[in-house]
Amino acid sequence: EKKESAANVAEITAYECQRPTLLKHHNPHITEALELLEKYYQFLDHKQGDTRALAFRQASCTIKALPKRVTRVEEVRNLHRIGKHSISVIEDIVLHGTSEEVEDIRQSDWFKCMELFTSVYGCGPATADKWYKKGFRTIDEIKTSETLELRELQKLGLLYYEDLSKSIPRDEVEVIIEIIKKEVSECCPETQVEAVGGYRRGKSHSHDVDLLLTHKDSSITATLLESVVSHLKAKDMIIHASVYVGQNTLSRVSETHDSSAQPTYTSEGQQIKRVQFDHLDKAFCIMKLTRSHDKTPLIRRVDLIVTPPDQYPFSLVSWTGSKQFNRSLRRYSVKECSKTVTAHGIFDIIERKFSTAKTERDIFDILKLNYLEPWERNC
Ligand code: DCP
Ligand code: MG
Repeated sequence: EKKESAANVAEITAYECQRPTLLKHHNPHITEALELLEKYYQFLDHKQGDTRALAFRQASCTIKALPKRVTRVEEVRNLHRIGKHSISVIEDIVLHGTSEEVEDIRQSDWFKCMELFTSVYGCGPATADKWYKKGFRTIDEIKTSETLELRELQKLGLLYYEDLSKSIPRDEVEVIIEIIKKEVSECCPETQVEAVGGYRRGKSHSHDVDLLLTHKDSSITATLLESVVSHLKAKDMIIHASVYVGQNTLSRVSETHDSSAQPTYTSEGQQIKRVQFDHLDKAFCIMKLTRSHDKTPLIRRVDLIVTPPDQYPFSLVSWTGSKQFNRSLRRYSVKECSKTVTAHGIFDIIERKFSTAKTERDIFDILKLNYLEPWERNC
């Protein structure tokens, strides 16, 4: 048993970014349970940070790397980054088929409501918890409440709930990409539009469409987002856009080179505000997309991100994700290479200078990592 575990330790690297993680693996029954616990602690810990949540995600990623189905808990006992709590959950699943702890959470009113309410665009865990504590249990009760004070985004999230809560299949993502590409080429010719996020990693369904835009001329990317958003608005394709512009300068990037990359949610009074994890120009949109063959428009979440040409490969890696892949890349780079990686560049902490890259492969080379295809970054 010891030998078996030692063999696995040798195969499974310390950082997710050092090995391929595919969507399909041998232990989905275990990773699904661990990721439910991740979500549970994200819901619970939204004010304190999510270290316990992170531990379950890391354990799940390690399990995804195993070459076969786990049949005995000894096989996973000494692997990288699987904590005691995860081990006990895995043990239950291996022995009994399910974990009572996980099933209790899954069936609990609070967890079910948190999942339901956070599926409303504009509603984070803090708001969801508040709605639950006020006695709300269904979307309809929220929609028809006369006492609840809702922010504008939440009102829209509820108004378009049916459309926005659907997960988007790949063929529909492709239709949306084509519609937006056509508009972008009309208003800003020669702009490059790349679909990133889960779609680029090969996921069959996505919760939104993430599009990374760039242009070979950096004087054009400086105003590209505003041009594209006003063009789409004029065409009545934008129902709502949260726009962030003008924060992207290299000095700002180097000043904040380590803190800027943290994807966090913090609570600000009663509201949950998404702290920006990079300084790229971006618009988080609710879009109305009309297809040529169908009169009923699609109402979908689309993120538009603009990056200058010299930052493009770094932004491409960052917006392709996954979030956990990005986390592991940052951790690995700092600890093993004394470099910080962001959506803007790679900064050498000791030499105090930035690296340049033309492609994603260059970035893996700079960090002395074997190249991983986007579909191998599904941690
Ligand atoms: N990202 C990140 N940190 C965040 C949010 C996003 O690093 N806090 C990066 C990694 C994500 C990518 O941006 O893969 C796109 O973000 P999404 O939230 O759209 O996530 P995905 O596209 O991966 O999944 P989904 O199918 O849910 O859209
Ligand atoms: Mg996405």
